[in-house]
Amino acid sequence: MASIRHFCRFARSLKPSYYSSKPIIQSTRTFSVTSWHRQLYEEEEKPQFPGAKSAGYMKKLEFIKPNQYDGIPTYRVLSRKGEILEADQDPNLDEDYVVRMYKAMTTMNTMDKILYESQRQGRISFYMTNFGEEGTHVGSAAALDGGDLVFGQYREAGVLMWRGFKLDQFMNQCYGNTLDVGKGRQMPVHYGSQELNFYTISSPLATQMPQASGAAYALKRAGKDLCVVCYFGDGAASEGDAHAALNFAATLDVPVIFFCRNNGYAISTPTHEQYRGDGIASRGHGYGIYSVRVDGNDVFAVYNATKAARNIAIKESRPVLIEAMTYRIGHHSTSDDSSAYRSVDEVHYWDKQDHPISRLRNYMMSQDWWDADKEKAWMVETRENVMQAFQKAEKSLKPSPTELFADVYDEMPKRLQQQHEEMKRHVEQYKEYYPSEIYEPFRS
Ligand SMILES: Cc1ncc(C[n+]2csc(CCOP(=O)(O)OP(=O)(O)O)c2C)c(N)n1
Ligand SMILES: [Mg+2]
Repeated sequence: MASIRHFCRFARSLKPSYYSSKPIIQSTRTFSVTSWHRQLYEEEEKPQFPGAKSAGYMKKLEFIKPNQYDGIPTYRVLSRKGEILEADQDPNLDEDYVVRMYKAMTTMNTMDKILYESQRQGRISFYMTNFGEEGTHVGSAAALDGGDLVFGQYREAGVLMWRGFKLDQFMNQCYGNTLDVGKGRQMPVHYGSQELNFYTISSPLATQMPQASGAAYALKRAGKDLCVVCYFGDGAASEGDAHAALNFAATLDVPVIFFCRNNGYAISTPTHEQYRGDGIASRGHGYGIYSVRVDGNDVFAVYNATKAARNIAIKESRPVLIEAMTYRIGHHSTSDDSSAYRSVDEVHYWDKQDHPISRLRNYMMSQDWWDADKEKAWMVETRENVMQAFQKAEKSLKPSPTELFADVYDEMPKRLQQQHEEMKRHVEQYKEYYPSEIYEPFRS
């Protein structure tokens, strides 16, 4: 009786060079032709199309309606008052760790206030605050390994701060001075740190997403017990690159956590104008990716979700999507005035009623780890730390304009040398228009 094995042998005899090295059917099971036919016949009533995981046929025409399913629930651990809601969900972090989280969140908040004002006073060119999103940064960063690779958007300063980027380094970057590792070539807040595995931020939205999938593929091939974490906003999720990234990650089974900060706005576009579906988490299912929605203002919920996602990503080598719901309390950037498109009451609600910092502080107070005196002393201390770094950065010179031409080629090509000379002559000729005293001199 003919069998699949016989067929394989026959096929191999037709194309020996290909089939002898690469058998097409690896199963050792054999089917007789008659049982194979029977099996086909039995399965005839089930869809067999290769492109879908369809459960069965339907005999009446029915469309899937967007409101057919209830919305995806939001996972939380802490109530707004800072109480643990279910004891078995308590991450049981010790006092030092929780206080460290609180200090990172509040330091970033203070740094934001000072750098925002500094831009308003014309001392730096641009700034983006993180107000209201501190829980998403610190909760996720605290659940990762320092070796995990971070691909950020631009509003994730807390992740970098948690990893050990110093206040001086933040300030040097925003001031674009000689101490800035990026040599003043980037806009403020476009941080990067090779040492801390934080890829340099780039402004075009969502470009970090396919890069993150690619980096995760590289980690997988290298067999490392690490993952990639890719932060992006609700607005960036509308970019084509987001689709490419999610689909590549799903089909290549790579260890990447896609962490969406859904803060309600993409500059002035509210989420209800951005999409019609149930947020970003609902898209994960479509890509075949594990997904969860968390309360981003609950630092413990973010911590638990990220820790579990990291486990899944690494142990099962697959992507995970986290949608952290939060609210952008500040303007989009210093180039924006959000009073033009949202009410003060709306902002006030999130600032006063559901803020990640006050929620964590309430928890710490309920544990007797924090009180009003500690708060007062810490606020003075952190402000001093930020001010010191700010003053130092402001006093440092800006890099030599020669840096504009350097580091692209191993040896500067002739045409760049000519442009460099031209710029030197121009600045010399119109020196009254250039504040040369705050720059290091041109190099020859
Ligand atoms: C490709 C591209 N298109 C448009 C912009 C302009 N832009 C900068 S930020 C932004 C909104 C992004 O919103 P979201 O992803 O929700 O992040 P959020 O600012 O809320 O943190 C836009 C449209 C850009 N930087 N890149
Ligand atoms: Mg947004």
